[in-house]
Amino acid sequence: MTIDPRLTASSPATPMSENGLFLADVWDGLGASPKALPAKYFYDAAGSALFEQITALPEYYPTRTELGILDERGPDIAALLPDGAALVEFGSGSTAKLRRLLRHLPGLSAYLPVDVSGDFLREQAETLRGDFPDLTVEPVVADFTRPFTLPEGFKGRALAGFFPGSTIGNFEPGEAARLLDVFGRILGTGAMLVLGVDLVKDRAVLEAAYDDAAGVTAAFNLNLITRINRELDGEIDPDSFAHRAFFNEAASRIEMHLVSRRAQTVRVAGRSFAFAEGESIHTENSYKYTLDGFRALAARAGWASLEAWTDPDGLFSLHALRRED
Ligand code: SAH
Ligand code: AVI
Repeated sequence: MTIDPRLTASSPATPMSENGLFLADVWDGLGASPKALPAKYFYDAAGSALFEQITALPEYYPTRTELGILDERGPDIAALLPDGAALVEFGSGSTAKLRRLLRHLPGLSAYLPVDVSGDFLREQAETLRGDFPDLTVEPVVADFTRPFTLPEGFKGRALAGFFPGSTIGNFEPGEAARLLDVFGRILGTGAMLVLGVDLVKDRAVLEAAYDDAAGVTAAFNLNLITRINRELDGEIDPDSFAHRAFFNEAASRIEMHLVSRRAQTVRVAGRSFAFAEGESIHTENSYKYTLDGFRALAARAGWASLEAWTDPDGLFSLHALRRED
């Protein structure tokens, strides 16, 4: 089944290789003012492994909190999913959250994890097949912000969506609404989507979650430079950049940056980019929502809110949405 979402505006007319796209985005991003890079490039195999370490950090409350909500609300989610549906998970990572849901979903006909981190995805899918031999697992290596294809045989099947982790928060609100609309086109009218959304809270709690004492989030951020050096013939000294994360309250988002420790010129695949001391590359946004703020965004993208569950401390939310149009 070929998906033809509308997120193609920035796609080149001639298809480029994945590395060609990476290079074009890095050249564009380092040439821009202010400098910025798309957060999806964090996730090579090393980046995915570092993200898994982040999920276990004491400061990083989202993962354990969402797992708690999934444990509690598993039966409610199961009641909303049509029997025999195939579940498409966007940005599946370690599939840990799907594993927690599975015991509530005996009627699930197939699981299609979609992720841009190809080697990590294939490994996770293989392990999942071993652990759940009766479940059909069809991994899809794709960037879900660009047109991609679901495996043959899923056309006309009842599909449901799963998008945990608050990965939706890594997109600007306008992009997030466009992405939700694309997911709606993929899943079809009447489909259910269960997604995790991090909530606005105290600055200190938020900032600690993105600047942990053990330095794992710093390593995750700096791995982007290591990846550029390895895959794009980059000559950037990772030690010349520092990790910075702060809550931008006006925009309701955590921002992550790589800040140049000195004035310097770096090179990537033959092109030079000058940095002033203290100049940063904006590497990630992580938007934090209120329940009503997220419901309104989903409604703009054609999704009606069926349920919104939170943990007792109101740290994180899980939304059940239905595609309307
Ligand atoms: N869902 C997991 C992982 C969240 S980390 C959890 O809740 O813990 C974000 C995941 O989304 C990573 O595995 C990353 O590789 C994937 N990802 C990020 N941007 C993506 C994109 N544009 N297309 C596909 N996958 C993407
Ligand atoms: C995947 N995403 C939702 C994470 C987040 O919290 O924004 C990525 C992350 N960045 C730093 N720590 C975790």
